[in-house]
Amino acid sequence: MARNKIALIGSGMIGGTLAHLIGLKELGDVVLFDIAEGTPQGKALDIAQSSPVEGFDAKLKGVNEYAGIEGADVCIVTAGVPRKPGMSRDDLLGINLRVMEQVGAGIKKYAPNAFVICITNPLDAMVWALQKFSGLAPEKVVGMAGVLDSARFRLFLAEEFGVSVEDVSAMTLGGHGDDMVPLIRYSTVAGIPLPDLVKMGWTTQEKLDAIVERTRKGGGEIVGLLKTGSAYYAPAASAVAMAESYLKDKKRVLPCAAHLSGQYGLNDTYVGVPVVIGAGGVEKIVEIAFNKDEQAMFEKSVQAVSGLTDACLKIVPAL
Ligand code: TXD
Repeated sequence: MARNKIALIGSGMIGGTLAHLIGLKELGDVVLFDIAEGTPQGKALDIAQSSPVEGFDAKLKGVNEYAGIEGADVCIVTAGVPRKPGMSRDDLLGINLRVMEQVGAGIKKYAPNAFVICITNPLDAMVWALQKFSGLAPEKVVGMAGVLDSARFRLFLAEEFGVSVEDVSAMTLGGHGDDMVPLIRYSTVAGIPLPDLVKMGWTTQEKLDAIVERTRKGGGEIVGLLKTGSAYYAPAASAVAMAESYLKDKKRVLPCAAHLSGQYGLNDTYVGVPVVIGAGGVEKIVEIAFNKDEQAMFEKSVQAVSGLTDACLKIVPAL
């Protein structure tokens, strides 16, 4: 059986890290695509040269034409521009929407059967636009944000409790913006819900609220430190977990920006919700019951997302 083919559309900081992780995990052959001449080719060759040391077998190729992604099983999209200090994710919309139009056309023509994972910001609007531009079935186009935001939440919780990150599970839903919804009630340490840990004296509500706030601002914290761009190791690891669940039919339950067609009372909207990812792509949307506060936060976050998609419609009314 031929190896999987994974196309990375955008070969910048996240794209290169994706290629490296995919090689190390031997998930398949990799095609790096970019409009920058040389970048995809150079990164492909460099990572390929690490393969004898690491012991993984994978073909890595860099291309500047979409024909190079022909027949890809998975496309991971990071093409576009990242934030600089002082910029919000929303500031990227005008430029990155046009990029999604090009990427959608390329996928439509050369990889119509792929599972597409969008990373480009502002994520919830870009994945919504990418699905429309590409014309792929909504269950085959998903956005990566919740796995990253939940990973940040899990790390901060593990540090607070002094426990292994492996035993902290957390759920962050809603849009990938400052009003994302880290769900304290649905986050646990070894199955013990966070509210119980407060009652058991392991932490306080104030400390949890501070962790929620730090999670919300997690992207900006790194942009402020790096100054030249945004996070890329954790975003890449998060997208690889989603790709692996598709390629190996693992049926993982992960928070992703998924297409809603009535779930959570929403239609024609992409927003972060728990989904099951298997060989069919997004195989199930998990509808959890919010309490009043959670519902209000979710609705506020959805409002922010629809503001972004409205902005997209002003630029490309045909969307
Ligand atoms: O959780 C999330 N979804 C976010 C997403 C986490 C972190 C970063 N987030 C966003 O991912 C970020 O705001 C950007 O929109 C993307 C990619 O971030 P990255 O750090 O990888 O940006 P780079 O290093 O600038 O890489 C972008 C590449 C670069 O090599 C450009 O030449 C290329 O995109 N690019 C294009 N490729 C194809 N087609 C077009 N039109 C194009 N324009 C730029």
